[in-house]
Amino acid sequence: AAGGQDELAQDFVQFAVEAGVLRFGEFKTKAGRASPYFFNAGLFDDGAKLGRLAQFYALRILASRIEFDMLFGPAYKGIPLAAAVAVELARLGRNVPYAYNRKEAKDHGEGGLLVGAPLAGRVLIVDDVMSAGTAARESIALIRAAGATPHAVAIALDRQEMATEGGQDVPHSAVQYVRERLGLQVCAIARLADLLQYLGGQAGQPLGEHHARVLAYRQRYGVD
Ligand code: OMP
Repeated sequence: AAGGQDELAQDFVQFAVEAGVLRFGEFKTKAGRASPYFFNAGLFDDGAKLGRLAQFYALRILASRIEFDMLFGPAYKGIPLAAAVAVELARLGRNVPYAYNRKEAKDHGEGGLLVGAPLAGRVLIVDDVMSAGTAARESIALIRAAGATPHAVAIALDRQEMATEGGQDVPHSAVQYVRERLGLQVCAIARLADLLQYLGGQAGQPLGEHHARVLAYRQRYGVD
């Protein structure tokens, strides 16, 4: 993109802010950090917003040229995401199977922990946000146990901040860990860098309050 501007990412950040999914204020992350922003994918809560979200994922996935044979949506938040992305990919001419897991095994009926298409081939995990990477690790183990290959992860937002191990900050993000140590490809619709660019607006303007606070957060917890 010209001038380092990623248009899809900028459009997405604007959409998420306008939908109230990406908010500014004081939030506590899963890792216990006081964050000046929070992205709550559960607030894409009507058909139009979910459909638009799925378009962003599908366009990012196709543009990334990641290869995959099927989609997997980790319970709970990944389930509607994978389903909506599967619909959108099919609409764009790329019909692939999809599956998701239950958090609790059923002891009657179809049973088992997996629902949907059998896990096989190169699996693309569709999830919302990766922070510490806990959820990604669980999906990877589950896909391997089923005899398939965890190949890639698509997320909406890469917070680009230090992961934690045993409560300690480590000098890499969960996305970097999944990419470099676990060998999966990762694509994100937008990253913290895109959010900062969005908040920055036109050069020469004074630093807005949200911009200043998100910059300070990056200073403290961000990774390159
Ligand atoms: P990990 O599973 O540790 O990577 O954390 C991902 C989870 O962090 C998400 O599924 C959310 O529960 C939460 N989260 C957000 O959804 N949005 C944010 O902006 C920040 C977090 C977070 O707590 O870090």
